Amino acid sequence: MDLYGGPTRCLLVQTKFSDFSFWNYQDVCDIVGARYPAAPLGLLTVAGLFPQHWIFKLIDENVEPLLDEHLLWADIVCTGGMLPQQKSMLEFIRRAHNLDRTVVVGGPDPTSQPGLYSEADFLVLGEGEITIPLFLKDLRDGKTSGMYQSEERANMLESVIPRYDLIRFRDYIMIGMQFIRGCPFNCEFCDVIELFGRTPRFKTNEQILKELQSLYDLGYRGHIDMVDDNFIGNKKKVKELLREIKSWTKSRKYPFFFTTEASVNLADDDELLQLMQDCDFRYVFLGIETPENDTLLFNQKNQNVNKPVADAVNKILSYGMVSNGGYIVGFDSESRNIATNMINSIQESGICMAMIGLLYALPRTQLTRRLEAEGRLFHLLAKNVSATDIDQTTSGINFATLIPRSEIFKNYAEILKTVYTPANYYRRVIYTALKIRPKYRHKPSFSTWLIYMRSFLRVCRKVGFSKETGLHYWRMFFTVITRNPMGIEAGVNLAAMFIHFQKQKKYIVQNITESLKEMETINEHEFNERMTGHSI
Ligand code: B12
Ligand code: SF4
Repeated sequence: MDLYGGPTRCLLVQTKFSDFSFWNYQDVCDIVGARYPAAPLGLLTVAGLFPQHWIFKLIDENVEPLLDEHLLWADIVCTGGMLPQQKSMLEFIRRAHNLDRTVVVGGPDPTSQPGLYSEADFLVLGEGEITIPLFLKDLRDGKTSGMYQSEERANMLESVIPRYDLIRFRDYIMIGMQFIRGCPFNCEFCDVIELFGRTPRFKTNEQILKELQSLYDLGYRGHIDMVDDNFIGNKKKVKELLREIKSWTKSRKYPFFFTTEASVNLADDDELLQLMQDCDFRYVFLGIETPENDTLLFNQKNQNVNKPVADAVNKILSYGMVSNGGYIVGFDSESRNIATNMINSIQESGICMAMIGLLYALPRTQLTRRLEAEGRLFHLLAKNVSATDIDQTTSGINFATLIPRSEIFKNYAEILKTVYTPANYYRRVIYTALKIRPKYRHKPSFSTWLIYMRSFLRVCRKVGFSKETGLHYWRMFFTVITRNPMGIEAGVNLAAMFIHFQKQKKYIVQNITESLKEMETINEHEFNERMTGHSI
């Protein structure tokens, strides 16, 4: 069969993420009537890069089950994803092969560890913009397998509009959009700079406006997540873009609001903050990693050194945006007081959504290379380091540590237990909701407003009548509504997120406690030798 030229039926499958991931806030999805937080932007982009005479179907296993009839419908089946999807992607390949389908695989984890995916017929690694044409050429020539990779970086000016038409918007809380690839910084543990390089590459403003317009024309309204690793990696460019978005969105009566990721130096630039507020940015994820300057320096995260997080968060709140924070425990240079330092830093800054993970040496990073050279990298998977099960909140520390492993786990459990008590969490919610000065521009349609109202009532019922959180919720609610009513939306949203965080905390703490018990029965030195495969 001519797979290239004919009306090829192409099935794209986003395989399952763990239900227990920090990022899989299912309870919040239930409250707002969605099925999964984020749409699969990678596969939507891949569909845009494939021949447009093909017929596409996209199944997201996080939203609906993948049936054999879906696979049997297709001439060619594709998947791609990240480390926590490794297990589900490998299962997918086997399942598709059992039904005699041709399987194409790509995305970040196959790119980092292609050897693990050798069962796939076609391995299309790296940036699809570069390697998909190579794969298509072979397909046209009748080849039935191949592996494609390239050192070349994609020219973002040639990137396509993702095929947003392949998803049902109502299944997701947010839809992703990408402006930049690559990051100028050099954090030792980061794989983004390995996958995408250190020279940020941008789409043009016109390209982004076209993508916005395509979502607008498809009838989408609401939350867009700019998935850039550091949206403000080039402040001049991003300001130009924001000016364009500002007039585009204003002339369409603000159909969208935005979230993104940025470095802490966002807080140094009032003009940028103002532009973000004008476009209706509401949440920013800050890669804080650790409150300890020595450790930041050790990790080459110099851009965060001597940047008081609390001040930055405060400033960002004054422009109507809530900061979320990413933190990591288990760095070599970490002080023995890390638990206290991190707890204090989180409480002081008022960051509610703190994603606290254990350091995981990702494949192909500077960190992994150093640990390998020092003979400390694990070659076996410890029970708690099965990164494919979940994310680095439970996996991580896949190396012999300098301070005792058990101490790192204890610190980690203590941090989570403390910052996610209802009292401490709600203290941060009140702080945030009292300080925030939002000027939300996007106004929901009447039907969406009814959904918001229903969601609000569900939060009041679920959180307000819970034994653990009821009192905290109503105290927060009345404090904020009387003292800073415009902060109530943020307050209620953050209260809803706590349903997920509380469950997730219990899951992780239980997991870590089991690992600690196991650690007590073994000699750590022997354990490290077994895991690294040699004496240390
Ligand atoms: C947005 C994002 C998220 C979002 C949304 C994810 C989603 N469902 O869309 C959230 C915040 C939920 C998230 C969470 C996590 N993420 Co994340 N995330 C990203 C980020 C910043 C952008 C991803 C994106 O949309 N890119 C834009 C699209 C267009 O690019 P793409 O997906 O890579 O697809 C391109 C190619 O890979 C290829 N391709 C992709 N799929 C396929 C399939 C086929 C068949 C083919 C041919 C090609 C192909 O073609 C595309 C066009 O070039 C990346 C970093 C980055 N810059 O890419 C990290 C990244 C993917 N995340 C990563 C990780 C580790 C995680 C977490 C485990 C922890 C974390 N770092 O936060 C969690 C786990 C999530 C979970 N649910 O369990 C790693 C993956 C590392 C790896 N080796 O697998 C990355 C690379 C960065 C990092 N170090 O944090 N993430
Ligand atoms: S700032 Fe973020 S994306 Fe850039 S190198 Fe550091 S961790 Fe990676």
